[in-house]
Amino acid sequence: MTNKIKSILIANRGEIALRVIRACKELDIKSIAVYSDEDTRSVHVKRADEAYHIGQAAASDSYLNMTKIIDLSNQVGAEAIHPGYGFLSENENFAELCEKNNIIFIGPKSKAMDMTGDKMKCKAIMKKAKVPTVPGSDGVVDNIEKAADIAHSAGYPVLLKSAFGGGGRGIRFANDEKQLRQEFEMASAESKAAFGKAALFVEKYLQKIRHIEFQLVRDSHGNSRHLFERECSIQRRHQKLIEMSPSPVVDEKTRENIGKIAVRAVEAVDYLNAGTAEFLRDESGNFYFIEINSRLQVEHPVTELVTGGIDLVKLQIAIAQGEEIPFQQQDLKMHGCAIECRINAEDPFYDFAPSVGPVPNCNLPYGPGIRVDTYLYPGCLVSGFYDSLVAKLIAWGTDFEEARIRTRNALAEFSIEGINTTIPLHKTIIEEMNFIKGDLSTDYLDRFNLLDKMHEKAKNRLQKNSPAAVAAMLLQAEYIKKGSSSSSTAAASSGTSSDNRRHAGWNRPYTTRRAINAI
Ligand code: MV4
Repeated sequence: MTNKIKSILIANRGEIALRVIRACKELDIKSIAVYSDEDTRSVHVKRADEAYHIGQAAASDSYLNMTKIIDLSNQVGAEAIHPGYGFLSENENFAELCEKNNIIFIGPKSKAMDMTGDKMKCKAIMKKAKVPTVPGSDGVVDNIEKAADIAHSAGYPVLLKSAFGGGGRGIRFANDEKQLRQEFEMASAESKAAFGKAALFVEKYLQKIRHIEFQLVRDSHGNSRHLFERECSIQRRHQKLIEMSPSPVVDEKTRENIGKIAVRAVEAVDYLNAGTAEFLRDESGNFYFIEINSRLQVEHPVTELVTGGIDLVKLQIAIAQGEEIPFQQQDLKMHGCAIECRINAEDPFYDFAPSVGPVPNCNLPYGPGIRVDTYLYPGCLVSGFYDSLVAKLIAWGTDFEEARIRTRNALAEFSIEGINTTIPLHKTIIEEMNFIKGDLSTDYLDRFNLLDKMHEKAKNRLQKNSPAAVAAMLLQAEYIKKGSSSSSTAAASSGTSSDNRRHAGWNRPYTTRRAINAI
């Protein structure tokens, strides 16, 4: 039944490529890296057993180039492909191409990916499987009268969501029927223009929610296990900043209950390999399923640390080669607490403008309970072509407080020269009263004015040793406020004013950058 995989092509870059290479080395599997023009000096190229150039810097020419990657896999005899996260990881066409070419795609089957990729289809399947979903329409709502009926029975306020949306795109809010009628018309027109058809559904709007997800694994023998939850409520514009396990609001009984529901969710779509069931939790403690992420996630190390060292990548490979999951549900025990900070090459003092270029030097933290997953090394290049994640700091402690203090101290040890990162924001959050209390929600940053708190902290620190840097920073902060006040959040990332801000961000004077990085 099982036929050990001897070679894996890693269709990814950065820290996740390194993560997969390490698992391959432990399992004595040949690792095959791919790289673009921009990544010739990247460390995943050096560490893999073999590395092949696949195209120009733009992802569409390289890491997203399906035919190129499949052809190369055939040429070099790669038995399997690990897609990492992002890029082709949730592309059912790519999974299908692998299947057709007799290459093992380390992930679910294309059929399951097709079901998890379509929000409405997935929601309907979950409802049938008695997995709780957000109250609202059963499927696509094609006329306003039907939408008004459903909104009335679900109760206002409601959201209009597009079946084609993702990452918060295509979501509209309605407080009452009048607003619903307006929004419905606009959303239909927009959807028709973009996709040729309107596919809208209505949901009750849940207030002050937490994003809590369950890690799942399922093997080809039909065994399913959940590996507990991760709390991912601290986000900015649908990008997670901090994840932790356990969630401060999930007790043993809730974990068992929702864990069972999450297992039911993956079984309903005949899921294979590692995946995540995402839930929204309202203030009364109700959980609502929203979607399945059919990939290994950025925040998987948090789960690896609290399960006492289950290696999720090795488990993925074992499942892909037909093995059974080597543990029972009752063998798993929550072990301590883990917190992950995503360190992005973005300037938190400058509207999170991308900050790219060479990193002349860096110093990574280590010590008891500290894990850093990163592609950084002194002299490396942080490219503007790809995702801005440059490092993940994951701290483990016997309890939340120990993990938090270890995170705080490790953030203080971290130094990355040449670019700006989200480290100053993490330093602010990790000492913030509501974070410590566990009062988290998806609007945590706004609700507790974390950006203002970060500015305040920076000002106090800088005033002592670098007044010129303070002046420059305050001026820039004013400029950002003026520039973004006239545009909505959705429009803030496009257009001329934002381009100017980004450009200015790249050209931040070195002395200012150095002072700010020292905060
Ligand atoms: C919601 C919601 C409130 N009520 N649905 C945003 C992206 C998509 N994955 C689901 N999203 C939301 N759906 C209902 N009925 C609030 C959000 C939401 C959100 C969800 C998860 C994590 C962060 C979020 C930030 C803002 C809004």
